[in-house]
Amino acid sequence: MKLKLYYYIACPFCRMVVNYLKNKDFDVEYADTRENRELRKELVSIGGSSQVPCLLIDGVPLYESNDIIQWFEDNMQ
Ligand SMILES: N[C@@H](CCC(=O)N[C@@H](CS)C(=O)NCC(=O)O)C(=O)O
Repeated sequence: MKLKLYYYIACPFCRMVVNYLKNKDFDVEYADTRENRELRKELVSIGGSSQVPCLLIDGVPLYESNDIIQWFEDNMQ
């Protein structure tokens, strides 16, 4: 399964997800949409919105920090 997290660290909702992932050994690619404007464009073209955090699960976008953490709890334990 391919996981990619669009985020930027100034975003408190993103920090919540990043902190949650800190001590987990999940294979997640991090995509900073502030550092790299191409990644922001990519997120908008895939998900329809630049809102972060957004977790791409095998190409399918999941927005909302609480839903992202819940998805990890349900699928990665
Ligand atoms: N309810 C959302 C809120 C996410 C949110 O407000 N993210 C802000 C950054 S803190 C955002 O993406 N703003 C639009 C943008 O930066 O393009 C969540 O919990 O994930």
